[in-house]
Amino acid sequence: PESAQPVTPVTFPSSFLWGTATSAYQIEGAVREGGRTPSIWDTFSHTPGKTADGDTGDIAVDHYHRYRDDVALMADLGLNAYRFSIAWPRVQPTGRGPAVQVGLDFYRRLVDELLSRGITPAITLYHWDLPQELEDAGGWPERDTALRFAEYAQIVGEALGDRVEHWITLNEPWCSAFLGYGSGVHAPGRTDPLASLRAAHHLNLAHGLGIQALRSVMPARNSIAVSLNSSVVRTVSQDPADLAAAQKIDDLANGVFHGPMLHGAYPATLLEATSSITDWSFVLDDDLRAIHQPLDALGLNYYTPTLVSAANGVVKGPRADGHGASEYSPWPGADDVAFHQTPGERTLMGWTVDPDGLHELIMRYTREAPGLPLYITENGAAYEDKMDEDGRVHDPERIAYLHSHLTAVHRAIADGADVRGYFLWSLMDNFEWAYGYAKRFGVVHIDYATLKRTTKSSGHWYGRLARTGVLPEVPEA
Ligand code: PNW
Repeated sequence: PESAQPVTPVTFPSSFLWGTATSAYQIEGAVREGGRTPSIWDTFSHTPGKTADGDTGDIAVDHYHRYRDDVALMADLGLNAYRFSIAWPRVQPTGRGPAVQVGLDFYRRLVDELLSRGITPAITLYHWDLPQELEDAGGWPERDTALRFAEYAQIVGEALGDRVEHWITLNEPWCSAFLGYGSGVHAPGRTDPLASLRAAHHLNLAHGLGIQALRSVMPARNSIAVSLNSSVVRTVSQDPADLAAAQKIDDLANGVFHGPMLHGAYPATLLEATSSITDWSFVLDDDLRAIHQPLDALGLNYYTPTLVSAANGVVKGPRADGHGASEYSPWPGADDVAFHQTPGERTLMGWTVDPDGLHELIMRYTREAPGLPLYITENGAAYEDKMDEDGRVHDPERIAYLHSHLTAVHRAIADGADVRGYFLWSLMDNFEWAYGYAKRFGVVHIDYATLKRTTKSSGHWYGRLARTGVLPEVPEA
């Protein structure tokens, strides 16, 4: 339009990391190759009724065989970073003992391919694929699993610490603990509030012991972080009962992890709210010191905020909290909290599009962890993407989502936040856990009949941003 006003371009720092994120079980396939044994997600997805359409990660998008093509795709787009996870059962099939070289070699080849293309790798050690044998021995509710994780971390650190600078211990331990052992919508599908709290603690311990193990074998220049799903919790009113409900959910979503990790203690309000379930005697004397390790950065995953109020009475059955339909709550001790749908436009997951929540989240951690560099380690959206007759995939809704959220990131940087990078979830469509392949988060489309990759218009848009550091306009739909 001729009347367009010149606007100041939204420009990001030149050192900014522009990446995408994936996880092993969601993309690799090849679940029986190289000595890999089942993880809890293999078992869970092969259990009838646990995933949409009975989808499994058996083949996923066959990244294990196509990793070279996938790295080439990223390079063609001009991305300079990539966050991926290591499948523990490829490295230690039973969760214990010596490493399988074939497993480590796959990741070494992937890393070398990335480096040769000028793409900075960021490794997540645990993105939910616990070796089934460790679950059979009790899983995350048991202390031993944390010790096993530290051993695994040391093996991977030793193998790749010379060429990978960015490390993330755990991805969204909230999902592992509370969806895995509380509501049961994620593997291993257990529904026991006490087990979920024990799992949360042993995930914290795994994080702390894992950091110590990594530091003992890696060059000091490497950066170690954790990716938390750090909910933005809002209330329907400022009523004291609603504020108390929000405090409870904030403790159970955030404080249960960042309390011990960042401040060396569980929030007193959390211990009180869960006192009818446990006295937390599984927290041993030195645990909090072990968990409270210095971090080099913090990873924030953000999709949508959480809106709560006090319930007048006990809430039973599935809650409208966007965490999947289960009769069992992922919020131990919070049966008196009601969840509400945030108003506004929603993605295919039913998650409200709320970019202000991302700004709020970044500013919160800027205050709460002063001086700690932040990375957005996941952000993105699922939409109903369709391929045109001419073989192109046009996804203007995803571009609008990315544009608004990156504007929020930029605003946070302008407000003093030290955000160093952004990893879009996800590089390609993939296995969306209990939702199977029906929910597409990729900026690259997958044709599941042929596994052919086609970059969506959002991928081209994001690549332009990565190459220029300037936020492109949202194209006319
Ligand atoms: C994250 N919830 O998962 C994961 O880190 C990714 O592996 C996943 O594909 C992505 O977000 C999109 O869902 C979540 O119920 C799973 O609130 C469930 C929830 C949040 C994040």
